[in-house]
Amino acid sequence: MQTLDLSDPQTRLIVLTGAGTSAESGIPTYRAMNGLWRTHSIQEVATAYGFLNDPALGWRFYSERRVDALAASPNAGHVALADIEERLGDRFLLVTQNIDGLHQRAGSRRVIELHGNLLHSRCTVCDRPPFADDRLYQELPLPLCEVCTDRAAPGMIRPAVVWFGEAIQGADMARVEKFMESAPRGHLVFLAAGTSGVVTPASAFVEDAKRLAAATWLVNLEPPENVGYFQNVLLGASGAIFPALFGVTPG
Ligand code: BV8
Repeated sequence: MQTLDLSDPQTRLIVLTGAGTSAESGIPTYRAMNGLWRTHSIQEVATAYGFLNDPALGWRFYSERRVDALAASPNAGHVALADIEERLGDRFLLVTQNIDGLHQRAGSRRVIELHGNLLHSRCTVCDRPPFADDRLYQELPLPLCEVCTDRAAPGMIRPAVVWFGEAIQGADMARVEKFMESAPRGHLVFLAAGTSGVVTPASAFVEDAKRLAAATWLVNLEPPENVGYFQNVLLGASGAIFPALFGVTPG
């Protein structure tokens, strides 16, 4: 089993994770998701238009996923990422497309949640910051904002996730770019894991990494759409591969 050589103190590691890294925790991936995701198109449940068109459906879908996320535990892959972060410190950055919060529950701190967090909500109208919210909204009435009460109608509360057609936080994109560009040339390792490489802008990060002469690695059950960008492809489960790859003993 291969191990990443991260011994050079100048080498920086950036890891991009997708739904596959939570699969061993029992959370269905988008491609495997049954339930609402299977029977409703992305446009119906994961876009602002879809949500405002049928917020009850939207909240049933996201409440179902909150139940999954709360019932799940971090797997060996999440733990290995927290361990390597401990060892590398500011030479490490984790960017996740996942919204389940499992990386943080495994101990990861240097995490960018590119697509938000399922266990947070925010107002569709006022600019109150996103707030922790693990409540389930499977019945009417749907949640309304208690802060923007000075309006004729308070804003509806929505999951604090980034939907298709919504922009990623500029600060998050800038942080990814800054981390990659700050690595001395030839000392950047880019690793993607558990992602089908379909959704932009996350799926394009490997192209930026290649432009910066990074060593590119992929850990995935099967070759994703953008497999051609990766120099080193390890096919298999992230929970099984990560501990040896990062040289950490499985917990
Ligand atoms: C943006 C949060 C611009 C919500 C998510 C046409 C029309 C409209 C838009 C577009 C379009 N074409 C392109 C776009 C852009 C769009 C996009 O990429 N669409 C895709 C569908 C083509 N992107 C956006 O809209 C983004 N925003 O571009 O903004 C903009 C600029 C200015 C102003 C306004 C707008 C926003 C994208 C974020 C969407 N939100 N999530 C929610 O989750 O409900 S995306 C969601 O789907 C996930 O977060 C994730 O990113 C994606 C699913 O992908 P994966 O994580 O890769 O999961 P998947 O199941 O697909 O694959 C799992 C993989 O793991 C598989 O390969 C499997 O083999 C592997 N695996 C399984 N088990 C394991 C494993 N591997 C290892 N170990 C295992 N055990």
